[in-house]
Amino acid sequence: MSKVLIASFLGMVFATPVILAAPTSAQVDYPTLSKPGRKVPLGKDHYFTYGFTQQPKLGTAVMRVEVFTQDGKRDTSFAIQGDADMPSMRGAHSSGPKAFALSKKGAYLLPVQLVMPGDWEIRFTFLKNGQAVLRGAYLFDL
Ligand SMILES: [Cu+2]
Repeated sequence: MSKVLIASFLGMVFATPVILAAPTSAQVDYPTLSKPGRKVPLGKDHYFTYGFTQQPKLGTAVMRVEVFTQDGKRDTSFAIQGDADMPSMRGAHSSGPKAFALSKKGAYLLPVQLVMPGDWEIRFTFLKNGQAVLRGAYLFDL
């Protein structure tokens, strides 16, 4: 094999991961959030808490997120999306990204269909002015 051929072969080998690493939405990272009920920093000026309104069981559960400024004032200026799925059978029950709705009280609410026992994940995306500010995942067993 000539040096030119070897070089072009190596070039292909090393070029491939670069192509695969091109960002797609499926490859966006969702770091695991701290436990429900805890304050989670949201940018520099806010924090949020999250959790199911009741102990989840098979059927519909309601995820609630509440956003506050650092000095404790409720903030409803974010848009929040949630995507529920089972990591062990990715895509089988995926809700796709759904927008949380604001309650009169100013809490963000999202109904989630938990259709079978097992491992579940809810992926949260917090948006401000259309830009993702924070992504995170909540993993739990049903
Ligand atoms: Cu399943």
